Amino acid sequence: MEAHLDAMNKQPFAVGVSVIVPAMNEAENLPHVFATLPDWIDEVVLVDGNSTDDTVAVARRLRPDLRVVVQTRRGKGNALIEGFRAARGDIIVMIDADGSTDGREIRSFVSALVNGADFAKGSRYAPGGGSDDLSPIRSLGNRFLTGLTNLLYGTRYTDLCYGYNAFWARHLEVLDLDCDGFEIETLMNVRAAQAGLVIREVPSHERCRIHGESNLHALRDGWRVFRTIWRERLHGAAVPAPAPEVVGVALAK
Ligand SMILES: Nc1nc2c(ncn2[C@@H]2O[C@H](COP(=O)(O)OP(=O)(O)OP(=O)(O)O)[C@@H](O)[C@H]2O)c(=O)[nH]1
Ligand SMILES: [Mg+2]
Repeated sequence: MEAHLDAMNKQPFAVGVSVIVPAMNEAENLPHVFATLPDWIDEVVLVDGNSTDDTVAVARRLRPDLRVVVQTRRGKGNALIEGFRAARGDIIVMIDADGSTDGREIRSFVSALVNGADFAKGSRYAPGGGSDDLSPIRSLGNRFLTGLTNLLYGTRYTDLCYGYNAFWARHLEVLDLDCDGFEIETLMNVRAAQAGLVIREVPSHERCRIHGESNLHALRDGWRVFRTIWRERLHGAAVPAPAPEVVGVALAK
């Protein structure tokens, strides 16, 4: 599997790819994360969450071509929004800085997009995906929130709250992202559905954070996700008919 993924990384695409990495005190993890990034990506944008360790210095040392963005508010959502705004590529890929998302999977996401998807949504539950990290409470919460979203939006998502996704930068306008916290992925997923974008799930294997502690609090952030799902359904754009659906799974070849 490892050799297979390495081989896949040599295959370039004729589109510009920006990788956005939100990072708050991830200096110890960045060497592992950056080592997995394929050499054909066009830029890496690190969004620093006012880290108190040497996250930015380590990141710059690892990648002299790195672009660093400072977020304007607090939270992962705000970090990603600022990173998306700064991105120059045709395609935007978002990955975590804690070692849980493997940069070698970027090929599968970009492949889904160049093959017709508007939005490539990572899933730990799609065939070929998985997680070393999901606690029972997070897993239960995620399944409930995923089911609720599917019910209210007519989607067929298998994994709502997952931070590994990619999309064409041209869709930023229609996504119109405006939130601060961990509900960002949910907001993207429901807005993509409401906009009628072609959404393809990409199987992804989540690993455990390597060093440091989680910034996510299951109850607080689960509640924010829940509120986002309802608020968008009540006040957001009408769901287009026929309801958008996940068109399939882009299995890594
Ligand atoms: N810039 C910035 N990055 C953040 C912020 N909160 C979280 N992150 C980053 O977002 C990514 C995901 O956050 P995590 O704390 O790992 O959350 P999680 O993946 O749910 O929790 P784990 O189980 O520990 O992996 C990591 O790269 C964090 O460094 C923030 O407020 N600002
Ligand atoms: Mg994490």
